[in-house]
Amino acid sequence: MSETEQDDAKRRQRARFVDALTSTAQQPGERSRLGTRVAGATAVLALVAGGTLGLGAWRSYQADEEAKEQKLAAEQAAARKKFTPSPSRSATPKPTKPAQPTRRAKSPDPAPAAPSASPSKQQQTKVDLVVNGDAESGPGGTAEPVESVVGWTVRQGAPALIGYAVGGGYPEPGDPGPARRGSRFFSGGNSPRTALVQDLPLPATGRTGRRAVDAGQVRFTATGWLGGYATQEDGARLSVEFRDAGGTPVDLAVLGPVTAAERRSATGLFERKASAAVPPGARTARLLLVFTRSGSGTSNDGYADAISLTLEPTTGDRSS
Ligand SMILES: [Ca+2]
Repeated sequence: MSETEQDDAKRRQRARFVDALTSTAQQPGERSRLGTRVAGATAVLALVAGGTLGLGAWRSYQADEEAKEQKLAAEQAAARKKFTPSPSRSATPKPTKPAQPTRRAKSPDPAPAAPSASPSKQQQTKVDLVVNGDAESGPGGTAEPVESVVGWTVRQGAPALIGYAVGGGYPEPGDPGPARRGSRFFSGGNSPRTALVQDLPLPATGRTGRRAVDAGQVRFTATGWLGGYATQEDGARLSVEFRDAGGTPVDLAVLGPVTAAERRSATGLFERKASAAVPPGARTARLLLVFTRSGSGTSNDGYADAISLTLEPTTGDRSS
């Protein structure tokens, strides 16, 4: 097949998907249900990020998130008026949820209402450094490329932050991907090569701070959900490069790309993970997220979502 033929074939396939979608999916509730999940995921992310990020970027990110949450809440309220959802699913937002599992009931202490959801001890000590690793912030939502991405520098090409509800052959909520995927994922847009960069300072102090790093007592875990489209080899790759105070690379971890064979030709995203000790001397981490179009066509169908870089102290001692 020639380049344009292959491209046309892809687009035709997408068009069929879209036709099928638009003819069947006229349900007004679809959006709000997604919204509920997005709001939940956003709240959790905001909790995690709010507790860990001291970056200036966080303020605008947070403002963004708050505005989004308010909008979602309004949309949900409007949607609830419009149609009555099935009792099992979206009819129960937060107020009715406290029906906790039996473990809570057995607990002897009356627990003076903790201010936040209580994650495990391990989660509390984990620090996720990535800003907007979930593609949920800033412009996007369609297959159209965007000029800027919150938290990231567009180094090459133009990414699209595509909504899982867009359809047309792109990954959808039911396709392989992160359990808490929010509403959008990164893609390579229409460029043959699209690259996003994020430079992160490592914490100066604390249990994952410089002293601990230099003693070899901090472990990093880089995670990315990476994928592509059907049998095509368009792909996404995440690299994490640790640098010392002088900017010299001291270690590198690379995730992906996830090949069509590894995806078993399924359209979707699959988890890739790397974990090791943060190299002594490391002061910053550079994330590079690259989407590569293989061969022909217009659409760069490298996909990514749920990008994270967490640090954990490897000593059991909490007092340092
Ligand atoms: Ca997402």
